[in-house]
Amino acid sequence: MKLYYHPASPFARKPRIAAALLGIELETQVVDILAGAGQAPDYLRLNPHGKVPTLVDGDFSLWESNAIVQYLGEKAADTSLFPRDSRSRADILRWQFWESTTWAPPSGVFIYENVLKPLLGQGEADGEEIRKATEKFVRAAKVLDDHLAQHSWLVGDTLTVADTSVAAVLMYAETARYPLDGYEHIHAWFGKIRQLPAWTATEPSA
Ligand SMILES: N[C@@H](CCC(=O)N[C@@H](CS)C(=O)NCC(=O)O)C(=O)O
Repeated sequence: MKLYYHPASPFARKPRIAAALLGIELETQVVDILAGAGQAPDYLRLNPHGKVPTLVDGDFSLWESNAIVQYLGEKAADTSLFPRDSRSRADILRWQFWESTTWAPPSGVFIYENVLKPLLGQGEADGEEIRKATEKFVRAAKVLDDHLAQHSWLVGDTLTVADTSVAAVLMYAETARYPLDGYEHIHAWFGKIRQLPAWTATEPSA
């Protein structure tokens, strides 16, 4: 299986962390999205959005990071990271959908306004965009923090791919200045994820 990714992409990091944890070896290829390589006709045939990640397994091309994580989970022998019972499976899906719809979007605003804009010379962060993203982000962070106040991990009592999917976008928590002060349970949980060899091996600088 081959994963097309960019080392700085939190979405592409999700399947990379999952593969490392699940013991799945992936062939990888960097798509330089910042240089427009996502729009190359050959790549658009694999992923019509021109985004990363994309997984190719034989004649099957799969985009959407959490769908790729699910596919890798199905392939793996390890059932603790991707339990097979229907409640755990639905619970993992719940957190992955929540990540895509509720957690990543405001995080993406902080990444764009506070990291990408300065990097690309696109001017100052837009205060109104930051204000709207902060409102959404703190509502979501409270839900996550309240859950982690009662549970060590998102699903069941061990690490699963739900944790790594939700944590991926936190790779920019400091540099993009997410409003995370006071969410002590998120900090404690993320502290454990950051220590995983699968996390450190997938750092952009690794
Ligand atoms: N919902 C998609 C989002 C993928 C996405 O937005 N990837 C970004 C990098 S983090 C990208 O490739 N952007 C390039 C572009 O928009 O041209 C997923 O989870 O896979």
